[in-house]
Amino acid sequence: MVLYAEETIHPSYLLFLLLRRFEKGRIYTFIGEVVVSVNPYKALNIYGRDTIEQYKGRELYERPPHLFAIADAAYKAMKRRSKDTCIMISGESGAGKTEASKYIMQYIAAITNPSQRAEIERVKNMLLKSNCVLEAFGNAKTNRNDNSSRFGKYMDINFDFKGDPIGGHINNYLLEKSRVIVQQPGERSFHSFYQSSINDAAEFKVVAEAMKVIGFKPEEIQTVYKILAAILHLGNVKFIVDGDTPLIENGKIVSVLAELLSTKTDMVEKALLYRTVATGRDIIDKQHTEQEASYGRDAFAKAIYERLFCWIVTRINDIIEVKNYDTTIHGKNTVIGVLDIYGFEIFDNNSFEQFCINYCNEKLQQLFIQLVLKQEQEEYQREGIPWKHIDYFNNQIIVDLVEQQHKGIIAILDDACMNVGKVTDGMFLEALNSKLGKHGHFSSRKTCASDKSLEFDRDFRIRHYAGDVVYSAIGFIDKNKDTLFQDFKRLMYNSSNPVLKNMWPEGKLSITEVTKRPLTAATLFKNSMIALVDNLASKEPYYVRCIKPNDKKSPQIFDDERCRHQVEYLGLLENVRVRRAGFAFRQAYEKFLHRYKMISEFTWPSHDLPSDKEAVKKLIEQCGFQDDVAYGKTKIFIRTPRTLFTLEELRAQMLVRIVLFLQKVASCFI
Ligand code: AD9
Ligand code: MG
Repeated sequence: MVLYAEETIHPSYLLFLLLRRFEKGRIYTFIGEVVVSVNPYKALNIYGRDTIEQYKGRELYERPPHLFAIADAAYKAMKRRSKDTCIMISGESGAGKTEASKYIMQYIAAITNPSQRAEIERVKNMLLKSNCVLEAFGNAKTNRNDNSSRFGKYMDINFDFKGDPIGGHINNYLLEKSRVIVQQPGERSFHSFYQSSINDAAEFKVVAEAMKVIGFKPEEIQTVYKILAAILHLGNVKFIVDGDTPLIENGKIVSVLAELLSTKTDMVEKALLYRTVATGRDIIDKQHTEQEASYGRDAFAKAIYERLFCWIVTRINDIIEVKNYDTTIHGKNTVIGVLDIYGFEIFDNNSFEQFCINYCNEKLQQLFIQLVLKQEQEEYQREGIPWKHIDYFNNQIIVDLVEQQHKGIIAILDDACMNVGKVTDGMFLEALNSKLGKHGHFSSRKTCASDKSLEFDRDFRIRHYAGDVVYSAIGFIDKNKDTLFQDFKRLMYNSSNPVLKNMWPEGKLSITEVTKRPLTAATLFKNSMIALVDNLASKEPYYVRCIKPNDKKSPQIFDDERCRHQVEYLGLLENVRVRRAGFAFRQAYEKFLHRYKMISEFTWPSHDLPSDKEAVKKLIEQCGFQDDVAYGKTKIFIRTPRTLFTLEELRAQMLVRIVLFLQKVASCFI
């Protein structure tokens, strides 16, 4: 289904269309070149070999809307025009982003390497298998999604000049490591912690096999499982207070930990109970309070898991990176990027992680606006096509609220974290109030006493493009500072297990050498988001917008209100309006003639008109399409895909006639 009807679009009409299509199992719809996908919550027989064949090499609108159509379009642009492209998949938690990214990768794997070269097969297999390992360590069951990605992922697939995949690279973003310590009721920690228990045993085998195939060495796989076990044991470490001195309640655990981490029992105990501090020239061991010891233990557990995850990504990258490709011999190596990142989240309790995740979605929405809504309208202006501007909500104001230097929430949070002395979350909120109290997208109890949604003193609210979210400031300071006592880093660096030791290079530094204050978690995240957006903006974008039809994971329910909300905040209506008032297809006159000149005797085999533009006009008028096109300065714009299809048909007919004619001519000379 392509939305290009002539009457004005109303949200209810778009919803009605999506509902009807959802009921018939037609979960994909095109808005221009954007694919809208509604999660079917049931297995559909639409991803098999025969479907792949139907989309392979076809033009975007030739076949019914499908992920494969967009994957093919991105692939063709990459192959034909040597363009780096990217497919951005967005939508809220559970909307189907990760599934979509997997189908896209499967499609690309299926249509490439027709000559079955063994090396290419190996690369494809690894790219597909890496998904399974990353999901085991980076996904978890949440109340929104049984297989929720708790990290952001951007994967580049590199192609050689023939268009076959030769390698890839994965960037991962902010893993929700706090999940190792606490989960909301009904949720679980990362899958990896359960894949040795009975119910997840089958998956354990799959992941272990995948790690082997990708090329993890046996001692590396062993270490991975030792680390997981160590984290579980750390969770059982309890401190008791004897007078002022905290002790470890169950000493036996410490020796188990030491064994798993290939270090010494007394060193583990010391790292859990003391921290080394430099005071002037002296270096002393300062004993933790019970609270500090518990904080240290949890920070340690989270940090080991995060290190493990990043190490897994790095290992996968080592293995899948492009090797032995000489651009001077083989030409440019091009890229298709696939972005599958956490969707917008509104939970009952929203904390620092949701703040980062939602900021990420603001950044991506801004990019969508830039590329799809703004750029489209600017192109019409540039080409001198009469155009009535279409309004849309520009969320730049919210992006600024979060990331602006010196004034944004992240800057204010960092300032609070830099202060010497005890800074509380309450003080951070005070700073927000005084600096942002008048901002239209920020409020708190202090600035908006009448707002009943702000239940607690420490709550503040951001009016996001996708809806209002109330965050609790509690924990922001700790999570942003992300302090891990140096002692743990040194403990790990001194492990006799080389795999483990390699994960902690900075443990090499002694206490007097550690001087630099590390960047805060929010600033690191902000920097990675800015780099991500720059990278995406440099590529030709393709979009998949995923919609979650209900909160019950049911294939039967299409919850009108929930869907309406998503349609609104995904900017789909503006998208339809821009597309509809605009043109589905555009091409430079010269290229257009190159493809369609055989249709008209005025242009075949060449023309003597004053310009290519005039020649195109003549051709279009002869076909009777003049009401469906507009002529820009350098390009022709065609409003409806139907016109394009007809042109394609006419071209195909003419080509057959030309071939027959040439054969006839040739036969006269035999
Ligand atoms: V999150 O932001 O990582 O929490 P996603 O990635 O958007 O979220 P995911 O792709 O994991 O959601 O989809 C959630 C579930 O919906 C899957 O586990 C499937 O059970 C179901 N799903 C999603 N897409 C499809 C599909 N095309 N066909 C069948 C699907 N089921
Ligand atoms: Mg996901």
